[in-house]
Amino acid sequence: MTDCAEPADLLEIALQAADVAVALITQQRPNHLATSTKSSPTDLVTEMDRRAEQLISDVILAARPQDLIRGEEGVAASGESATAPVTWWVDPIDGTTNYVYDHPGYAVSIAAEVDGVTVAGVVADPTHGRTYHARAGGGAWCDETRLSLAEPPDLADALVATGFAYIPERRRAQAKVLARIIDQIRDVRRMGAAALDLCSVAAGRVDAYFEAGLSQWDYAAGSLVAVEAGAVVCSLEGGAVRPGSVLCAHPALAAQLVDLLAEA
Ligand code: 2AM
Ligand code: CA
Repeated sequence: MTDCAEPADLLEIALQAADVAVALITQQRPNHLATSTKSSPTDLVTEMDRRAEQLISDVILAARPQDLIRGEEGVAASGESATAPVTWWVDPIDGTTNYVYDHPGYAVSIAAEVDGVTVAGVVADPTHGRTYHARAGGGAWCDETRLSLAEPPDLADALVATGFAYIPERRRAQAKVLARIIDQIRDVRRMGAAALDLCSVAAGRVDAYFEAGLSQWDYAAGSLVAVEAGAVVCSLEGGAVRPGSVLCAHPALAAQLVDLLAEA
C-alpha cells in the first residue's frame, strides 16, 4: 500500500467531507423541489449535487492534493489517474429522486480506493441522522454500533431490495425480471438509493440487494460497509462486482439469488 494512505486516515477524511456535504444539502435544500416552477427540479438538484461534490473535493484535496476524485458530477479538479495514490469515488447525493421529493432515503457516499481496492467508505444518511462507515479489516459501523450479518433466511423468506435504471427500456427489462422472481421471495423493496440499500443489507433491514446499471460511485462505499459486516458483494452472475452489475447478501443467500436471477 502507498505510504501515508492509511485506511484509518482516509476514513477520517471521508467522514469530515461527508459532514460538510450533509450540512450543505440539508441546510440549503431548495424548498418544494418537486413542485418548483422556477426551474426544473433536475436543474436545482444538479446544482446541489455540484456544490456538494465541490465541497467534498475541497476537503479531500486540502488533505491529499495528489489524489484523484471520481465524482458523479465530475466537477472536481484533481490529480492524474496514473500517479494518484488514492482514487476517491464520490456520489454527492445518491438517491436523487428521494432528495427531490424530500422522501427519506438519500445519502452522501464517499469511498477511498488504493491499488484497485476500496479501503475506506462512508455513507451518510441525513434523514435518519446515521452515518455508516467502514475501513478494510476494521468492521462495519453505523455511527458507534458495529454491524454484523445474522444467519440468512431461505430465499423464499428473504426481503430483497432492488432498483431501476432511468432509461425506459432498461426499466422495462428490470420489471420483467422482478415479475419472474416476486413469487419466490418474501417481498421486494425499492428504496431508490444504492448506497443505502447496501448499508441496509449490512444493518439487516433487508436480506439482499441487487441492481443493474450502477456506477462505481453508487456502490463503492456501501459495498465496503456490507462486506465488512459479513456480506458478499458480487455481480448479478456471481462473479466480481462491476459497474452495471451489483448483488449483495450473506454469502449463502447470495448464491441462491444468483441462481434465481439466472433462471429469470
Ligand atoms: P442517483 O440517485 O445518484 O442517480 C436507484 O435505483 C439507484 O440507482 C440510485 O442509487 C441511483 O443513483 C442509481 N442509478 C440509477 N440509474 C443510474 C445510472 N444510469 N447511472 C448511475 N446510477 C444510477
Ligand atoms: Ca448515485
